[in-house]
Amino acid sequence: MNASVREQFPILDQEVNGHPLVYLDSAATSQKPRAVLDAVRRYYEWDNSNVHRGVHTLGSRATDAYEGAREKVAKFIGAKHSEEIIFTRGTTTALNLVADSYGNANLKEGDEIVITPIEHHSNLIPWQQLAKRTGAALKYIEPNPDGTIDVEAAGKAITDSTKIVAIAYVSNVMGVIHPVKEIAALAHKHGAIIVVDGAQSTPHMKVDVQDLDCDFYALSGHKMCGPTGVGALYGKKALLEKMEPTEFGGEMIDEVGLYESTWKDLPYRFEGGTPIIAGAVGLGAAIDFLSELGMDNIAEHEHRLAMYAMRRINEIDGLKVFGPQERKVGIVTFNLDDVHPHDVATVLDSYGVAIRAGHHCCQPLMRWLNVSSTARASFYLYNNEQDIDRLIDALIQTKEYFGDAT
Ligand code: 7TS
Repeated sequence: MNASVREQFPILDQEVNGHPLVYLDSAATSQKPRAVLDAVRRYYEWDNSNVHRGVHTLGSRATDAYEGAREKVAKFIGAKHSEEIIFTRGTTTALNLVADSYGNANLKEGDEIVITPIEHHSNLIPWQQLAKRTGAALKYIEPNPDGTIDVEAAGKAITDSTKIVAIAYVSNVMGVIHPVKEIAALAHKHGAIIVVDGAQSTPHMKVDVQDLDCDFYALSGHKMCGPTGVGALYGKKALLEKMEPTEFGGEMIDEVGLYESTWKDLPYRFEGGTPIIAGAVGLGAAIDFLSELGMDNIAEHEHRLAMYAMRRINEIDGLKVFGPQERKVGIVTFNLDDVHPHDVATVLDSYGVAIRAGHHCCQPLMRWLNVSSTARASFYLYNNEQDIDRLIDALIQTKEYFGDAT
């Protein structure tokens, strides 16, 4: 990535606490390039209208923009049909939709749902709730000591009673890439479906849902240069066609009677109410932006940054990095001696370096790591080696500050 990529993100051109901003919190949300900001603005300035109803010109333009965005999402993740893409508020909503619709209809007592203790709460609680509602059992794949997940370990957890396997493609704490394609094959061998949480994979690497052969795949627009409030659920057509909606109202109906109603075809039956039109337009522009840069180039850039960051971080005494050194996207999670991660993040912020501290919505993982919280630096296409040097300098200052204070 050259410097001109970074220049397309106006927010990065500012000082924070007297220092040029170094934004290392993209796993929480990414920044937005001018192309996305302009697309949303242009939509509201020229095309804004409700979709799928009016016959007027603006209505048609808005509908074309919205449906065009759906096609872009489908192509970006390798879906066969654009009606396999349902716009949602984000990954959380997408995963809840699967648990509530597919899960309620297909699970019963004696069935099993298999997940990992590494999951973000969004890919854990919907399954916990589904297990409670249906009497199904929730089972966990045991991770390796370094936080990676092996197909062999998955093989121990997945049985003929397994109905759903749900796993993140990439962990949001350790940045580990999980062997989802192999786990999907295993799930299918046992007659289960696989749901993939793609919140941290879609922004950072090439994704092909047909090659993975996953049944459902969830993503969030705001982590991939798009606006907040928009994401998508991919589902195999044959599965979606059999599923009941979970939200009812306008836009999703075919015929409404006083006591009975029928639903529209895919994907509209899952998009009750006025949809996330401007959000989808912004997500479409984000996909254009990412596609132009090339997902393989983005992945390579981030991998290089992550390796550089690991090397530099390992130079600091007393700094413990969690997770493996390889098979990673640009996420590095660590703790510094006995300093609380919130204190680390606060001192770093005083140097203009934005990182995240806390449990990262992964409390079971924190328990598994035997910590209450961690500090996390996450990189994206606009970061460079100088950002990492600034992080390292600020960490050295933090260490000296707390070392002197104790
Ligand atoms: N799954 C993973 C793996 C995530 O990283 C996140 C958000 C979600 C699901 C939920 O996505 P949402 O867009 O619906 O909120 N992760 C983080 C994070 O790591 N820090 O802040 C949000």
